[in-house]
Amino acid sequence: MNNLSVTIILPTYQEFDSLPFLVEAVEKVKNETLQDLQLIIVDDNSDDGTEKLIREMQKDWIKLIIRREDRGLSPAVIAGIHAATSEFCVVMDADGSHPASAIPAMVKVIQDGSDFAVGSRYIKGGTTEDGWGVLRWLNSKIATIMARPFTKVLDPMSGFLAFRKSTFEQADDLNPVGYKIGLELIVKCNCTNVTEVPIHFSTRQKGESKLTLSVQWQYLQHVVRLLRYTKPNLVSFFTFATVGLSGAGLYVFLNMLTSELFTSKPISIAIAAWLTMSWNFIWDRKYAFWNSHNKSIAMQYCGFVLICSIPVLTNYFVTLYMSEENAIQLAALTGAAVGSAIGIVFNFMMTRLFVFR
Ligand SMILES: Nc1nc2c(ncn2[C@@H]2O[C@H](COP(=O)(O)OP(=O)(O)O)[C@@H](O)[C@H]2O)c(=O)[nH]1
Ligand SMILES: [Mg+2]
Repeated sequence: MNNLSVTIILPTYQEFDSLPFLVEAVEKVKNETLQDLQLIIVDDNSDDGTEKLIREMQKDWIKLIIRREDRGLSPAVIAGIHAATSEFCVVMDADGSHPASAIPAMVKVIQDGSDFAVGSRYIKGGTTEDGWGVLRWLNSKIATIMARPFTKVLDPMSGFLAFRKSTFEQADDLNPVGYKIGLELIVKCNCTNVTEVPIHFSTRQKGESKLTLSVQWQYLQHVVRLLRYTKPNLVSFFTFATVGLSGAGLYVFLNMLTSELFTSKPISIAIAAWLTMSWNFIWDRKYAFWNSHNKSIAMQYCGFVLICSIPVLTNYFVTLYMSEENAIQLAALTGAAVGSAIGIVFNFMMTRLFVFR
């Protein structure tokens, strides 16, 4: 493996205490197995002496990139990959969690034909050092399950990755927000042949984890974005149905309100129906058809009203008819149910085809 060109990308944020150990471990790999190895440290302006530390090491195979804006793990990793000029790239954490000794095995897997290698705690042979709190463990498990629709990889949360630079260059529309750059790359580089390399995942010895609540929130948004990317019509439909359900609830509530305010039932029901339709329009436009804001909102609204007219009018007349003998809540609920039944598939197809193309 001596002649393979490999770049290790090491994102760091306040890892001053961990870096000397990591550099030493990587240097060992360079001396023993991968001579043509470069280390790119991408530091997000830690301001903890990292810069001085690395400069004073005076190692020509280490390159330091300091990013001064837009702090974040994924953009740092991407900046590092862009700077790499080698055939192979390896991404790993700087806190000592990932064993540098596994780097050759990770590269070998790619050399042998896999698109992507993941240093894995959960594949046979992989282990996790004790001392993970229940909360952290649960957190990782839930996050892993949420990644299931995108990949069968057992440890998709891993930040220990290897791939060819050319694979990265195929990436479609990378969205470097959040922590899980591995998942993003597997999906966006369309990697089907992913191999997990068993590793022993050590507990961070020095410094603190940067996995905060906001990072976890970003992960949820990341999953939604990936779902929209991989299964746009399904997400669209489910969002549309959810908005429809919320609209039905709102319609019942609005009818209770308008029936108090107006004595004329045809008017009070019509106002409730119109407000509900507008409510649906706003949320469908924002969430169910997130990617179709090319037409003017007024045009889209007119199209939406036109297409909804059949189920909305059905809903209206059913509610009006029912309200003669029943409480307004029941009448509105029945109207909404009938309207929704007609509307759910028909409206979705029509709005998808003609309004939010
Ligand atoms: N450049 C950069 N690196 C980061 C940032 N956040 C975390 N890291 C690095 O990413 C790696 C994993 O972070 P860590 O805090 O250990 O996350 P955890 O293992 O999930 O607790 C470490 O090397 C961190 O220094 C960031 O905002 N910018
Ligand atoms: Mg860590």
